[in-house]
Amino acid sequence: MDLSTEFPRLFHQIYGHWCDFIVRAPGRVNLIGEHTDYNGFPVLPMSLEQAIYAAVGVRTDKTVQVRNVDPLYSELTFTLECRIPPGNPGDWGNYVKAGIQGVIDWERNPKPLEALHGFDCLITGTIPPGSGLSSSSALVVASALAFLEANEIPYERASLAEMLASAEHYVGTQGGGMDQAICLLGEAGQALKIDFFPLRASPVPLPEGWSIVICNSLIRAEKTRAAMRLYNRRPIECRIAVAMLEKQRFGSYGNCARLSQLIGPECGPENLLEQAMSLFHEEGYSWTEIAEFLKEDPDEVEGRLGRMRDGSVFGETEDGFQLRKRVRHVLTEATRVERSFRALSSGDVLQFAELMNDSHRSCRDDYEISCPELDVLVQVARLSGAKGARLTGAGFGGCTVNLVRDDKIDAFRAMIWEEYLQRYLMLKRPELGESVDSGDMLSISKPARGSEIMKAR
Ligand code: NG1
Repeated sequence: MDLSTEFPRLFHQIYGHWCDFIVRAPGRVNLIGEHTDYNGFPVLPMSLEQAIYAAVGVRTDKTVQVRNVDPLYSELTFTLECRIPPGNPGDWGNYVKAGIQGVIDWERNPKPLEALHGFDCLITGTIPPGSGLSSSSALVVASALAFLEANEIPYERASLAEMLASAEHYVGTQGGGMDQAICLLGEAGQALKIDFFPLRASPVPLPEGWSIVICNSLIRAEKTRAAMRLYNRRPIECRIAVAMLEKQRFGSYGNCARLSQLIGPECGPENLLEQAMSLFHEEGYSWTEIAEFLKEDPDEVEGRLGRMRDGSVFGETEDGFQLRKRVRHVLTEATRVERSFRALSSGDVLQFAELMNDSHRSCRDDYEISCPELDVLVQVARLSGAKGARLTGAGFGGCTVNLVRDDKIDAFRAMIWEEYLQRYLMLKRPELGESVDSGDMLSISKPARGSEIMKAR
């Protein structure tokens, strides 16, 4: 869709007036550092050329109307109020509401509810949904920026990103701050190492002569109710691990919310890993065993450590909480991010590629967020010329990220098409591969700049 003519015209056709501005919010690919953000450790993503666009026309009342160019997404109308009620879990409108609710609750927003205006909005985009490229956080950022701009509220990007990371919990996930941060702070031509609490971004160049190639497994990784449970289990396992490590070290727990807070001058990442490996056994933990260790009542412990944003408690898992493996992934992944930053800064491509490969193994075996299709895609990619290949994003489907030499890309593309799509996926899940073209399977993007407000006409 042409953004300067066709998109505003469609907005006019739907709403009967012209839009005032267009918001662009990019997707992202995470190069390394998976599930480290909510543990307080760094990530290393880059923002993509693929983005979400929101055409926005300011209203004088408190109504927000949102339509999507894609008719698969239902129409959304709601009123600005203190507590905007969410729709069903997985409903796309919840991401729009999350951004707006975040601004309403934000201590840096100087305007009371009575002074705020709603807006009419039309959404389109080029980020494939459910592919681990963060289309959902781009939507949260786009709706927050639309609302801020419509109400002329000033903001500073880093604190907005920090606020939106917790605002997104409105949709039911317990994620970290990577996606909102890269979407707002992304820099053209550079990846960013992002540290959290407080948020800091350090740009790093990508190697000359190499491309970041994104391959789509075509397995949708959407945050439906079941997928949300799979995702949320990980932050809860980390929360339990923090409590037990803290209890063992200090005799009580409750002062640390994240693994990174257990690191300090007395205890480096290696010491913490050592402590965790001697404390946690291989088998899964039940709430009863966790409570016995913490010397507390199981219901109380479950209420405290397993409580979700909506007030419900997480409950037991079939195989028990996997504390040993999860901590091992997070701590080794955090080290891999730091080493990747150094490797990229000094142009050591092969070292970076090796760290990507190690990261995939750790995501697969210790964090258990891969799936057979992602594993096959990674394997095929390595045999097809990628020096580094790994799953990217939350996992359970979605995309892989690959480091491929520029002169090997055509052969790489052909091999992925033949070996992954034709010889593997079409035999296993033919319905997924039927109307796919090579552009759906594979994309190459240079690091793009972060979100912006563009003039409508
Ligand atoms: P995606 O891939 O967008 O679902 C999620 C989290 C990130 C991070 C990654 C895993 C949200 C909004 N995003 O990303 O914070 O934890 O998983 O590295 O929850």
